[in-house]
Amino acid sequence: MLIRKPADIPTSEITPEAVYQQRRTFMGQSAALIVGAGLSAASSRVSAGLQEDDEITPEQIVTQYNNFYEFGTDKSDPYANAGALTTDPWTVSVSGAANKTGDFAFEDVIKGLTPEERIYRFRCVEAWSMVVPWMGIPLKKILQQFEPTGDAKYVAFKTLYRPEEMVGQRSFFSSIDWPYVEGLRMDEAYHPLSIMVTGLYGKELPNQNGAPWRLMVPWKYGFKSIKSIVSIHFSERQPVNTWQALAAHEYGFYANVNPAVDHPRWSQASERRLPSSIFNPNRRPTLPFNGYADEVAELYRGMDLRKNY
Ligand SMILES: Nc1nc2c(c(=O)[nH]1)N[C@H]1C(S)=C(S)[C@@H](COP(=O)(O)O)O[C@H]1N2
Ligand SMILES: [Mo]
Repeated sequence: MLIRKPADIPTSEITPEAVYQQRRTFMGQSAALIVGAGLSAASSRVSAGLQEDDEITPEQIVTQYNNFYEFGTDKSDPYANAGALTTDPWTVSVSGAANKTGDFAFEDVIKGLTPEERIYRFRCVEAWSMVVPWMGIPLKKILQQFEPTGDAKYVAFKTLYRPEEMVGQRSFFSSIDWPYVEGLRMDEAYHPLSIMVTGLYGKELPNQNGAPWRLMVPWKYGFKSIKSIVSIHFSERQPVNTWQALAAHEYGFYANVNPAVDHPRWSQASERRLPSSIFNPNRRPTLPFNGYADEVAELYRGMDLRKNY
């Protein structure tokens, strides 16, 4: 089956009222966008980078098969444990090379910025993948509010550190140096595909998926999409990210999806599209930049992508 057309998907299932009232937006040139051009004029859905046989992953998988080590290392742990997280009130600290820094209430940071639906391919470095209908705000719109200065070459993010509510942060065996941290080059952060996610399947973002907001950069491995963000820092120098700090020979800063560069312990040439089982592994080839090469390859022109993995 091809990408489902909106007629097959009830509005209530996937896109809230407010989004339908918005002007539709389209980006890029990929096959799915041409399919997307046939969508109803009232829709602001963007199905960027989708291939002909991409189907939206069942909600139950997206919300119950997670990586969020603050709540445990098993895929089922975040769904079981993230209910303990308090997401209101939520404060975001902004610091570094910007004119507007300080502590901000989350609701003020997103005020007036309407989430758009973005259906993206999502590829974990562990070689499984999904297709997820995120609701999000272009990252550029969020960051520009703080007026980063010319010295801001990178932006770094931190997840909440609250061991009272995050059972994985209390674990004696955890090798992660909490809080979880990630970063992007400014031009990556300002790319129109980069969003800050505030919802899923037209609903509020569940805790296990990174409430109240998490990053989504669809051409990079999933570990770049840091969850439950409380800090934004603009810097001149490239920041450290959690997985690189843990194993630099296995995980880099860029983490662009690249079937030609294997993880030292497994191939990245293909991926298991969930749902996947031993009887039906549902394997498919991994695409350069996760299928978004037309949109983003120019960001890395002249760079050695084997060295900058
Ligand atoms: N704070 C935090 N963010 C995180 C992680 C994490 O353990 N902690 N895991 C990352 C990894 S490895 C992946 S694949 C995605 C998983 O997102 P999902 O559970 O919404 O599919 O979140 C990323 N963001
Ligand atoms: Mo991941």
